[in-house]
Amino acid sequence: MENRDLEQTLVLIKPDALKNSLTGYVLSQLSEFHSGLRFAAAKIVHVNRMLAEEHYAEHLGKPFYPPLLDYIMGLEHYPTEPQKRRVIALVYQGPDAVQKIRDLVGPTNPLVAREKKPGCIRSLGTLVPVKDATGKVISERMDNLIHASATPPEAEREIKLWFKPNDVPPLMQGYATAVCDALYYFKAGQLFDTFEPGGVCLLAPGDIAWTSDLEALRALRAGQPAACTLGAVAAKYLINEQRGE
Ligand code: 3AN
Repeated sequence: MENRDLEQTLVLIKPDALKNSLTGYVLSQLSEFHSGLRFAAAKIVHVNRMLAEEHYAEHLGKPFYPPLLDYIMGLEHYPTEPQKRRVIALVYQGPDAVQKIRDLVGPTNPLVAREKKPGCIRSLGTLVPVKDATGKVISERMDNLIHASATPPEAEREIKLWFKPNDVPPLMQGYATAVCDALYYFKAGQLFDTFEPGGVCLLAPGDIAWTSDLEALRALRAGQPAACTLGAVAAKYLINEQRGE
């Protein structure tokens, strides 16, 4: 992002915030009055496993990774009510958007948040012990209500993971876009150039896409190394889809 006035950041209002009716509180804490930032995009997302894995890819292999995926997918807070498993995904835009939102959100760990920054959003979060089959505590889950991008490059990766260009008003699109010139279908983790029953059309000729996604798709189709995984490109096109996974 060249122009810092147009800096963007991703915010996720997570299932614990929805369950505790804290959505309005979070939105008012992040409002233009408090943050100086504006909405650039918003959607209600039933998070599937592919999106969860891509979002938290950096934590793969850590003991808290499996419960972290269950948490963002809503399985922890709505084990028997799949229809309630939602996250509210938002993009905010404005000068120093990433740091301003991180400051309002506070430290990752809710106990640290309460001690170091009373009143920040995550100070209302909680820690939950994670137990194995025998009941032994093996890790802990941080139910901290909200995700906010940590750096501008992370914000770019995350916004492009959750949003298509035209989820964002044209004059607020922060990253390069291009017109697609080929057909790309997705099914069960694989790319196809023709329709497969149960597959989803990610992009067709004439569609606008993130330029980086088109570069990745072309590389993957040619069997060359790509800058991101197929899942990172496909996930946004499968949001709230029941096919393709
Ligand atoms: P942040 O959300 O503040 O950017 P990250 O990216 O380090 O923090 O972690 C992503 C999420 O993973 C956190 N929001 C939290 O739910 C979980 N997490 C991070 N570190 C731990 C940990 N040591 N133990 C349990 N959960 C963690």
